[in-house]
Parts: sequence; C-alpha cells; structure tokens
Amino acid sequence: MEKSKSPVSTGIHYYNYFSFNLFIVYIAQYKTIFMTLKQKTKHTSSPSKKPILQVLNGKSLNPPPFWLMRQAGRYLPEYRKVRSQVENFLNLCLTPKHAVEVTLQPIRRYNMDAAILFSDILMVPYALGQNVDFRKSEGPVLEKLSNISKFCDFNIETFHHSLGPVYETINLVKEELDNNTTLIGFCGAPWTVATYMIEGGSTRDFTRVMSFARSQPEAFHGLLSILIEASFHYLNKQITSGAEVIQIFDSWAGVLNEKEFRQWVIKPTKEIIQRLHVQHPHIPVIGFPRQAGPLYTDYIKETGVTAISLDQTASVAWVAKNIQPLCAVQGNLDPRVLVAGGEAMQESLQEILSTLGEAPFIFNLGHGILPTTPPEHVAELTACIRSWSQKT
Ligand code: 1CP
Repeated sequence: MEKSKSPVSTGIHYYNYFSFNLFIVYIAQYKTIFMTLKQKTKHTSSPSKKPILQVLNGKSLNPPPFWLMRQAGRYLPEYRKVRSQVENFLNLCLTPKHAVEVTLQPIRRYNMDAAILFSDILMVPYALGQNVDFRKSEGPVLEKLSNISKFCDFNIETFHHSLGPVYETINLVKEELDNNTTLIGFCGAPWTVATYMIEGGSTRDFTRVMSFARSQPEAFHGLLSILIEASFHYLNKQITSGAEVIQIFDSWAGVLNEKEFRQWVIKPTKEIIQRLHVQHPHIPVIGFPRQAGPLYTDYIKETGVTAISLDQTASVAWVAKNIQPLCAVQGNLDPRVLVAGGEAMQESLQEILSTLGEAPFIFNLGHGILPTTPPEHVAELTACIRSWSQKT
C-alpha cells in the first residue's frame, strides 16, 4: 500500500513529486536570498546617511550629531516605572522586552542620533560565572574571588548562552530604529571590569585590585587575558546581532600611572580591536579611557580606535590642537553642568561646539548622565545642539 503511494510508482506521481520538490527548492532559495539580503541591509543599511556613522567615517557635520552616555536610566520617569516592575537590575538587562523599551525611551523623548544598548559592563563577569548583584544605594556587589582559576576554562557556548537575551535585545532594537539612528553596542575595558571583579564592587581607592596586580602579576595578567577573550567574543556577537558601532568603556583608566596605563589599558584594548577588525574590518570603535590626560594621544595612536570619547577634564582648546588631528572626537560636557542647566550649560555648550564642532565631532557628556538631571535640561540641550548651525 505504502509503496503504491511512492512517487516513483507512476509517471504522473513522479512528475507531481518532482515539481513539488522543485517548488520547495525555489521557496527555500528565495527565502535564503531574502534572509541574506535582510541580514545585509540590517548591518549596512544606508551607512552613509546615518550622521554618527558619517562622522566616524571622517566627515564634519554642522550641527554635529549627539547622544549621551547613560542616556537611558534613573533621571527618566518612564525608566523608573519599568525599573519598579523588575526585582533586580540584572533581570532588567536580561529581559529583552524591558531592555528594548528602556533603550528606546530616550530616543522617543529626544531623538538622539544613537541608541546605546541597555545593559551593563558587569554582564561579562556575570556571564563568566561570577555572582553579580545590584543593590539599592550600594551599587554593584560581586562575589568575592578567592582565585581566578574558575574563569580560566570559561566555556564560550555557556558564555554566549548567558548573554543570549542581550543579543536578542540588540536584534529587536535594530528593527525599531529609523534610518538616521545608529545602534551602539559596548563592553567595559578589561582593566575597568577587572577592578569590579577584584574589588567586589565600586571603589574609591582601588587598593585591592592594585595589591592583587602587584603581588600576583601572573594571575592578574591571566585575568586580563580572559577578559580580552570574553570581550572580543561578546562584541563580535553584538556586531553580528546588529550593533553598528562599539564603545569600550574604561571608566577607571585615569587612576593608573603611565606604565600601568600602557600595560593594562592600551595593550588589552588594542588586542580586542585588532581581533574585532579581523572579523569586521570596518566596524567603528569609540574608546573611552576616562581621565587619561596626556596619555589620550598614545591611546589613540596605539589602540586603533576610530574615535575617542573625552571626559570633561580635557580642555577643548587642547583637544582641538592635539586630538582632533588624530581622530574623530566625542564629548565632553560635564554631566554636573547638565544638572545645573541654565546659563552655565549654555556657556559650556557654546564653548564645546564652537571649538570642536568644525572637525569630525559627536556631542556627548564627559561621563554618564547623573540620576538627578532634570529631563527638561536634556530637552533644552537637545534643542540648542540641533539649532547650532543656524547660529554660525
Ligand atoms: O538601579 C538601576 O537603575 C541601576 C543603575 C544602572 C544603570 C541605568 C547601572 C548600575 N547600570 C546602568 C546602565 C548602564 N551602565 C549602561 C546603559 C546604557 C546607557 O544608557 O548608557 C551603560 C553603558 C553602563 C556602563 C557602566 N556600568 C559603566 C561604564 C560607564 C560609566 O558610567 O563609567 C560602569 C562603570 C558601570 C558599573 C555600574 N553599573 C551600575 C552601577 C551603579 C555601576 C557602578 C558605577 C560606579 O562604580 O561608580
């Protein structure tokens, strides 16, 4: 019985079976071509049109594009509402529905030129298997490390599995953005992430991490190597999920002396960028080695960053003379000036725009937006930046 249904049992059946198969093959091919095109457009959609990508490609725009570090967060009432629905911060980062929503909130309000993935630099230690908890008024608390050997043989599949919701968030955000808005992915630089892993949280004096690095240099370099490897894989996957630009946050670069800065900031960042550029030769990378002072120039020359994000201690006249000839610049309004608003903000803004706005420049803050920032000050700042070209 079964055999008589076989397509080879009669010519007509065979013909039907054959054309049906052909039809399936056509559909499958069409689907593959369609998916490939969709994938391609997803990663390269009008790159030249997006203002931030244009600047990172060496073009000066008037007015310059802008986004703000930590633009999603506690200063926004709509963020606090979503945050109150989730018990802990880690779950917010790991629930794509919420993470997509908070990533898009500042874009809806202010139409910044970039959305930055809503996540945290401490997702890497979490995915490596260190317990990470964010406690109210205490900040991040990380499991005490007795030794780093537990990370040595980290499994890349498990690592990506833990971060799966982050990649999904990127994918979903990308679908929502218009043709002018760039999606920024990020990670913490190995040095900054290592400070949290060894200190067990935020610190003011960095004594534990410094003693560890000096008393166990091999183990410390081992940890940096693990973080280089993990950060590379993490960023690589962010890019294939839809991130168009990467920012590397080295918030605590400024506490190091020159020798340490070269070993623990420049070297690891260079390695990550080199590896990323093998896979994605054109992906722009913005480096943020906060408070690097005169070492900003060597950082740019040696790491291979596309652009540098500068903190507010870098004087704009010095930046125009010494940094802008080297690469695109992002920065550097003091976030406290944004809290103050009014004339102080107008003055700083005008100084930054008129000194740095003629070369490839992205307006940003010198550090993350503060939770006490009045949202209407951000609206005023946005309006001033957008109307700047008319004043010049
Ligand atoms: O309860 C809450 O709502 C948690 C507050 C919060 C938020 C909103 C934390 C805890 N992280 C974030 C989001 C975050 N963190 C983003 C989101 C995207 C954006 O809108 O910009 C980004 C890029 C970060 C990066 C981050 N986390 C950095 C590097 C940048 C910087 O500000 O220096 C650092 C150092 C962290 C660690 C961190 N995460 C959170 C806290 C309280 C801390 C400690 C900060 C410290 O030690 O001072």
